[in-house]
Amino acid sequence: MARLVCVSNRVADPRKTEAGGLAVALSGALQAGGGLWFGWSGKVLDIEGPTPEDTHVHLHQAGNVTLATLDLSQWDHDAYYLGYSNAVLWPVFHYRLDLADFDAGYIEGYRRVNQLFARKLLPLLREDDVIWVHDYHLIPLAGELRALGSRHRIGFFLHIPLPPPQIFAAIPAHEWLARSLFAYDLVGFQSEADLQHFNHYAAIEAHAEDRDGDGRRWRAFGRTLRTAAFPIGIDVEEFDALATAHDATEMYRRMREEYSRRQLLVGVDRLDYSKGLPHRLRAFRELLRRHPDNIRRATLIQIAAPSRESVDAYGDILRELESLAGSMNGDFGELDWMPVRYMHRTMARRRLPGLYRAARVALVTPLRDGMNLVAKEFVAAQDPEDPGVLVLSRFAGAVEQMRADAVLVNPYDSTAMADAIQFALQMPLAERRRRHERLMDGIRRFDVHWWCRSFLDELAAADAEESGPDWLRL
Ligand code: GDG
Repeated sequence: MARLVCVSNRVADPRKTEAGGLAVALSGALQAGGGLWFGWSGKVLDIEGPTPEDTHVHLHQAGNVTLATLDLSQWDHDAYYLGYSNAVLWPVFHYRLDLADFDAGYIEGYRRVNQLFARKLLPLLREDDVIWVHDYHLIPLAGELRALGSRHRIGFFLHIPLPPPQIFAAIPAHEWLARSLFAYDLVGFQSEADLQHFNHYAAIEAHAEDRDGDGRRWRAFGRTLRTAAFPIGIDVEEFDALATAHDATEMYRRMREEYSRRQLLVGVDRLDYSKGLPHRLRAFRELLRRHPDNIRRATLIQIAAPSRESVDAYGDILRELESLAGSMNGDFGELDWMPVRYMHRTMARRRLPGLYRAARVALVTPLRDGMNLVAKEFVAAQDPEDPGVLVLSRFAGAVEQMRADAVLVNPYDSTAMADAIQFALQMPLAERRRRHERLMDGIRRFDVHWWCRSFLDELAAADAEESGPDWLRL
């Protein structure tokens, strides 16, 4: 069996579930046959200018997985990570051209770090390795590896949305980014909507040839690229184990005790403008105005885990949230009841299932999201006999799988969202159970193992010869 090499911006010890997110997602696949995980160490070197060429790759063995990481200079970190990745690609891919900072010349740093990754990774590779690159930080990596002579099978998965061509084409280097994607053998997206956006771009802007007329194999720049949607799932067993362990059950017990006479609503997100947190609070305020039976009864616990605080746009959203939560509590709060409990803090992952399970309703209302795993975790944490209801934004990738059984909302419409929350709060038990059962079926079927397997099977099926040796034209 070929060895799997994963490359992502950050690397985590696959044996520690505390890491969550990508670590949980990839650990199964890496541990199954042993593998290599390559990325940035998270450390920033206190030196001037670019990361030195002779910078050391730290190797660390975690069971049968080798972790290979490198440190970045402050300059490279600022341009590649804070700059191009998080102040250009993140906002544009989330449809926020207004927040993108195109002028700062970050692209050089982005390209330089991708070249450095390629040069440092190549000597660690074996001939028959299969390489799986993750997310927007590393779009040019396959092109850089191929420029150094790599003939490996290389796949790419985009965890965030891909916007329509009209938005993508606003990036000054969009042609280069698109060409870079053609250096892969397979590019996977979270949703059919993202795949359609890529296909439109490939046809209209890149003048690629649709090989089979079904939008799954594209020929351009002397290469053939496969594309498909692989909606990411959660590790249901791992999550079950967390949910039944002491910390989660204790959390559940405490929450039920504290809120025994109230209806609890929950939101758990990284503090990010894509997650629609101010819109969510405004809709909750609207709920209290339009449906006053919730006054003194409903409490929204919103966890906003700190994230990328040195990017400007994040400071603005933090202030807006604090002021909204404060004014809502000031306007509606009573001595013995506050409508909003807002916490700008990370909550321990092992306690999260207890919080989810104690809530009658989850508000997962991003303005735009690749998938959104909180939606799936919330459903997986419920008591099937008395499950809570998922209120889900129509702009989360998860909606393609959960459309029929979540309560769908448009986060920009606070009145309609308030009514939808009220509908969720009042949903009879039989309907809650019916919806939960169907959602759970989907979550079990399309779990994280399905996601890994289907991506890697499709990558294995990509014919290396057919992809084309013409990588030098990139
Ligand atoms: C990107 C895409 C896509 C959140 N707060 C806390 C905490 N979390 C955990 C959740 C969940 C994860 O972080 C968040 O995952 P999401 O999917 O919601 O969002 P992103 O971080 O934006 O991830 C997204 C994902 O990649 C996977 O492909 O779904 O669309 O944007 O697991 O539980 N974990 C802990 N404390 C918190 O306070 N421990």
